[in-house]
Amino acid sequence: MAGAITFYTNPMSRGQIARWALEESGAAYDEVILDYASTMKGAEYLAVNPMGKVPAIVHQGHVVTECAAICAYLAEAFPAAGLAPTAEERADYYRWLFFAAGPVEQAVTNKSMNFAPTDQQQRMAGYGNYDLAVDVLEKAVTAHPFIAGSRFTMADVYVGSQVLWGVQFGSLPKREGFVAYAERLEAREAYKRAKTRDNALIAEMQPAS
Ligand SMILES: N[C@@H](CCC(=O)N[C@@H](CS)C(=O)NCC(=O)O)C(=O)O
Repeated sequence: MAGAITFYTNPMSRGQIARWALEESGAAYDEVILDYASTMKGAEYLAVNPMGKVPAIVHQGHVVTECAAICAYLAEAFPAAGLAPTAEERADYYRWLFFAAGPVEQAVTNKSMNFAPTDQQQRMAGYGNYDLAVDVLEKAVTAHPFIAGSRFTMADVYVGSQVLWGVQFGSLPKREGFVAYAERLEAREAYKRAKTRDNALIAEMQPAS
């Protein structure tokens, strides 16, 4: 079935977050696999995302980039999935979605690039310092079973991806709270479907031995 959404990705990228969100949303989508060195920087794709980065989705003529925005957009555009926040969940949903996309992302990236802000620079850096951002993230993911309360919402796709990725690749410490949250998320059928598809694509890309 032709998808309502065109999904631009590479399986070895943050596109895995967007695929999980797409699977959770129940939306039909067509995938376009881009190569880092060629098609991702070609004129055709730059017309979609001038950043030349993945993922991106196009839905009804509208482009959405930025994984966190893709998650929030899909939750609203496909309400039947029930993953947008209720009024009670809204504050935590947006607070932690933006916290993960801003401070956490910056803290983890800077650490992996061996950059640590000085005490003075920490006042300007939105995340303060790595340990502070990690401690606050841990409190957030252990306050309730899911980031916005007792049930899974689309914010868990984004916050959870940061945690799953961080724990797997060592950019976040393997604290009990992170590991338990990650395990709850890995049990999602949509997560498993998305992983299976990306892993199959990755396997296809490996040169035959
Ligand atoms: N802030 C963006 C980051 C996107 C991003 O950096 N994607 C990487 C892959 S994980 C990329 O496309 N890199 C290719 C390049 O910059 O040439 C998001 O959250 O979607």
